[in-house]
Amino acid sequence: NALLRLCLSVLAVTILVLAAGNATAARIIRLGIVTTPGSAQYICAEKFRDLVAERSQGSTQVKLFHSGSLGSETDILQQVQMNAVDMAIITLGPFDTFVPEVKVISFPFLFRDHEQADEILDGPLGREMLSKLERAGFKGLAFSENGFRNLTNDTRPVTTVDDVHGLKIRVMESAMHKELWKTLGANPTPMAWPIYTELQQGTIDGQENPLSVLWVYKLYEVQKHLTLTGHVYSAHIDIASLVWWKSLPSVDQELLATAMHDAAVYQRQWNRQNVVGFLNKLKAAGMEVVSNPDLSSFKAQAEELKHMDIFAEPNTRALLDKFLN
Ligand code: EAX
Repeated sequence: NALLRLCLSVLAVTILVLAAGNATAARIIRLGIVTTPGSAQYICAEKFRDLVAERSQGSTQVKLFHSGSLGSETDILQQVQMNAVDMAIITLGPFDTFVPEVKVISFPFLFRDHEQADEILDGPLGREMLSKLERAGFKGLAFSENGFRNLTNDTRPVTTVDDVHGLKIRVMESAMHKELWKTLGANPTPMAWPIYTELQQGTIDGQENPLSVLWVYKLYEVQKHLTLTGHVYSAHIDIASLVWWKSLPSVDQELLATAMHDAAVYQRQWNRQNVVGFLNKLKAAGMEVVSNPDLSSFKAQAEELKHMDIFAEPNTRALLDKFLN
């Protein structure tokens, strides 16, 4: 009858309007990084943003906050923890204040090469590490990378660990990185990124970072000497706020987790394909490169870290033993 038909068409229109409303009100995800466009973190963030837009057919949009607009990496971690920012891509260094076990991944000379880093971080040990983040309020999704870190300074060429003696080196805000450089004979100062001005003004003599960072941040302008130490594999951890993550429907979690994994794999490849190119650009820009330093002298000293207090906590110790074996 007419009344029923009227009711049905009102219902149909209502459903259409609601559906249209939903389609236009895209979910916005806020993702924070400390670095600038062109950086390793940005390459991953940008890929993630594009994959999410494509795979959600525009119903989810990722908005990138970068170049320090949310403060330091430590600040961003706090904001993710408090659910003021949804997601972030953070260099492993500043993480260990929040989750002590993760410093194991940054143990000096732990990974021989990129393939080994992938095998371990994409495998059960990596997953175990990501699950540790939940205690601190983070959902760990994937590992992307900054790359292997190398020492630069403006004082002298560094060929053996003895040459490090007394250099004022900026390190990330991480107790482990500070201990490492103390052990190697330097005078380390933890500072948040970026550090161009401090290098320029000579407050510090040197720093350590992957080649892409030296290029993107123009550190060749203020650092003469580069030594290919590759002492630490610098992973990024790609995270979400755990509270926010748990509030998402599982289909969305699945889409985001897969997109972040794919973005991380893409970004690692990008990083690796560009290593030689960055090295050549740094040389052309005037950096003097020690390509074959006496790494055994560095390794011998760095080994001491195993016996230090920073690895004494039982969970951290147990994980370190697993990673080293
Ligand atoms: O990605 O703080 C650091 O040294 C990091 O490597 C920096 O965020 C560049």
